[in-house]
Amino acid sequence: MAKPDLILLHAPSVYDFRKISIMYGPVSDVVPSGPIFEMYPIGFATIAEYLERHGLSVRIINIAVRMMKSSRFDVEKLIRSLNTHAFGIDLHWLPHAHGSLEIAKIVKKHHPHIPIIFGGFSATYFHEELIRYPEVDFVVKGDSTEEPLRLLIECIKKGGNPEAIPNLTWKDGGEEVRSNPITYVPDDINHINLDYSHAMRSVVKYQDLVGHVPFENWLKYPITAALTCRGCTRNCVTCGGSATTFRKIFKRNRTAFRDPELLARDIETVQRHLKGPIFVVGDVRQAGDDYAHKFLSELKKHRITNQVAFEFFTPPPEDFLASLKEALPHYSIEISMESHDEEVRRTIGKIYSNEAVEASIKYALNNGCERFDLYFMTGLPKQTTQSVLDTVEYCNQLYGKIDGDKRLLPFISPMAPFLDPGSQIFENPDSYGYSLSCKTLEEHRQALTRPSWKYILNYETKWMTRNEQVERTYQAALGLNRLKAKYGAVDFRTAQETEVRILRAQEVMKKIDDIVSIEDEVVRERRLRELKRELDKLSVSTVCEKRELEWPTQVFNFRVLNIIRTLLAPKFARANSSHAKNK
Ligand code: B12
Ligand code: SF4
Repeated sequence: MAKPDLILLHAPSVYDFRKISIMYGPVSDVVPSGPIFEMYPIGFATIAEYLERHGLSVRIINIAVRMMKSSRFDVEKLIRSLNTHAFGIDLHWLPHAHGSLEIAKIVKKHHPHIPIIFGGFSATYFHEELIRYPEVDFVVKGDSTEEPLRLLIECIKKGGNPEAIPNLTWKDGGEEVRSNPITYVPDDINHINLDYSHAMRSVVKYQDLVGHVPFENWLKYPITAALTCRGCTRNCVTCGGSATTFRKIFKRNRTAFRDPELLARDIETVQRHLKGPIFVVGDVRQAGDDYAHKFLSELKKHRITNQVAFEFFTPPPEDFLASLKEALPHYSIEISMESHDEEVRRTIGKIYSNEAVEASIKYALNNGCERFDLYFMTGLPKQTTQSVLDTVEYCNQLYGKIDGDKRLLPFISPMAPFLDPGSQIFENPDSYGYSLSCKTLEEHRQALTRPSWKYILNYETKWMTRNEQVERTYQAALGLNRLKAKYGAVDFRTAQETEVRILRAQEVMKKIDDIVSIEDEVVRERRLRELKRELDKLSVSTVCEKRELEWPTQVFNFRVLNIIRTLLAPKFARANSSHAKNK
């Protein structure tokens, strides 16, 4: 098999989660991955496509999924068998602080002379600390690393000096740390291509289907994403991807959008191969009404019949929802209200009324919207224990206002495991009423192996202790689960199973507290080990059943003939022609 120029590895959040006993809790219940966050960044796909388009070969291996799929999968054996010019490991989400560094150690042990490159949001934020780990050779910073990474791989292959590569932090001649500023910050994202055909070819080339899937259940529920932008126009104080964070940490002063024509074409490309839902990342109205309407009219032209799911940062008005209905036969919506309490929401930076949300919900449900998901969170500024419970009552009233329409699905989950690094609260915890228990990368890395999510959380607020947050999160989830059962949004049996899991999770959290207080380390570890199987079960689908998140989809999700056609088509024939203008 040909030696790839770059192998991208995605680590589990904690290595080795198959052995350590941890009650991860509901930290990943409202995203498609499990608690070890096996999903790799979208950037893996755009990096791979960009580098291949420029003559470099890239292999992606999702180590986390391979570990989940088989308890016998031997990570060291696989890593030992690999050969490449460079390894890339993502530290995009901070919850990978443990796993990514452990995987890097294993790579270094077996391939001491092959460079290891890190990248992603957290790698950028902590680049100075990260580069000091002996297993890290380079950090490519910023939100757009395709071009700097291409330059770096070329440089590694030629044995050159990386001094001129933008966004790069590296060790010069061994130990001296050098850091180039982040100057490669493209104004738009038309130069990249979220083209899943590269992944399809790669599966065949490296005969590794499992290593390519973005998350464990993807083959059953092949959801894909369409990326509207990099950056964000909004400024939520809890978010490590807000406009302020982008400006300060990633040196992005303006959100970079993708042309609406290209965005619609991305969706059409997905539809040609898959029938699964397509999630449009980033509110399409951020770039203005013209952009949004152009995008919708392009979608209409392409006759998109897959389910398209939209996230909106503010409740969309009636006329926009009407255009959505006109453009798409199948669409769903999600809004993260975070709290029913308008003051809590305002403090975060989300300024809209409950009335506006309710009007949007009503209008959307009356106009073909197949699902309306509402997300709430615990651990917010000014949010008290009572306020968390009031959210459940608010949802009850909301169902009342829409005649119990079961297409409305409310979810609640904790802001966990970490408050985002680089968020405004992380930078100024005191002024927002927060206290942080971890600040550095190393502190977060160590926190990740603590026995339960209560001990892993990196913050506490002056309105709610950790204990209260844990207890109230489960309690509110119990309330929402009962509501969804009452209105038929989840079936009775699923709701019953979820209820049993939540109640048991509460008991087990108390049990772990007892174990933590045991002084004898050997006994403590043994008692935790005894709980391992149950902890694993209780950390998946705790506050809701994972399937509840799934947008409506079709029975058979793959368009096999078209996939075969793509595999046989000359490489990049299509991408090259449509990208010519953007190169
Ligand atoms: C879309 C999104 C998601 C999608 C993920 C889609 C995906 N597979 O990437 C979903 C909804 C699933 C998601 C889930 C989570 N998310 Co999220 N997400 C976002 C969001 C809104 C946009 C991200 C984006 O635009 N990416 C596009 C670009 C910027 O990134 P990219 O193309 O993937 O990668 C580029 C660079 O980062 C870098 N890069 C990345 N990896 C690597 C590796 C190497 C080797 C190199 C060189 C470079 C490199 O190069 C890439 C190409 O240029 C941001 C908020 C924001 N405004 O940015 C939050 C954000 C990134 N998420 C965040 C969090 C916390 C999470 C969760 C942990 C939440 C949770 N507890 O469940 C999970 C983790 C899921 C998992 N891994 O299993 C935080 C991260 C903070 C931090 N530093 O840790 C953010 C900043 C804000 C937030 N709170 O939501 N998320
Ligand atoms: S949480 Fe707020 S700031 Fe962060 S990505 Fe969403 S809208 Fe933007």
